[in-house]
Amino acid sequence: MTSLAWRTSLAAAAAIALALMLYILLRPHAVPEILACPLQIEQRAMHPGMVWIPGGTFEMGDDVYPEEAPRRLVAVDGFWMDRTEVTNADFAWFVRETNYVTAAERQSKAGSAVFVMPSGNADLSTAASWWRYVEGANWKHPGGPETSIEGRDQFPVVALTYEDIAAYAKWKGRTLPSETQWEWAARAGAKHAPEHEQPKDANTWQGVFPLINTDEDGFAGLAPVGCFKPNAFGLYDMIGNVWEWTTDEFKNHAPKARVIKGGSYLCAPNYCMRYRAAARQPQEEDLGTSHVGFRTILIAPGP
Ligand SMILES: [Ca+2]
Ligand SMILES: [Ca+2]
Repeated sequence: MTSLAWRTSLAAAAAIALALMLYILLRPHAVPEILACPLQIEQRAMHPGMVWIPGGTFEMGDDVYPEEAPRRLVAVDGFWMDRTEVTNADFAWFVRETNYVTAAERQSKAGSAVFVMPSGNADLSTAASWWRYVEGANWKHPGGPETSIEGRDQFPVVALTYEDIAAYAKWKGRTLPSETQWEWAARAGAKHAPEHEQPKDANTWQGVFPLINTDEDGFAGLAPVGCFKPNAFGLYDMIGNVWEWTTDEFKNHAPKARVIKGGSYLCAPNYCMRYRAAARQPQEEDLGTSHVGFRTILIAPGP
């Protein structure tokens, strides 16, 4: 090989090495997705995973949306409540032990409602532009058959009907919270409705719903449970992440619906200021969706 040929191949090798080095240094760093947040469960507690919610009297309701009114004074007895939303791991344990089959898994064409971010030219006057009924969407495949909860043990379980969550609560020897119990627990001792601003310590939607999600809180979609600061009672994610079922029927609603509380990761100031304890919404009993979860309570003596 001539010296010119040597020099040419050396230069080529150096160019390739330089390009490789630049690629390694400058390639965009993928931000790893957060799959779990550190949560210390006190195993010696009277009811592990639950906190005691003391009884009290508070002014329930608010006036941001008509369905929250009127403000009225109510009294609540103490009870135990799950510190977090029920997770995929919790629900998987129940299914393993009981072989329970959820409503969305019972028929071949069954499914759940799934949030899908619309394109810019979608009709934004109707929620049908961002909700799809997806066949095969269920708690194990919350976004549809091609999605999975693998590695997502600590995410809140979704796509369940009221019947499904009642079965889980019964198996645990517990019940579900009433709206009053839930709102009192979310207030965490505040006698009146606190400020109406979008909370900083909760998984909600920053940006213009449903088109722009700036995910300043670190999560564009669902978050694992317990990633945000707990409230004064020690409860995580009462506000935001997933809405939570309560036992109260949402009156004058067809088909039959229950009250859900707390708002979800889809609540934004321009569309749904329901990231508040007093906020409420109807949820059809027999429809699972990708933004509604739950937690249980236990009526038992306090600590
Ligand atoms: Ca968020
Ligand atoms: Ca929640």
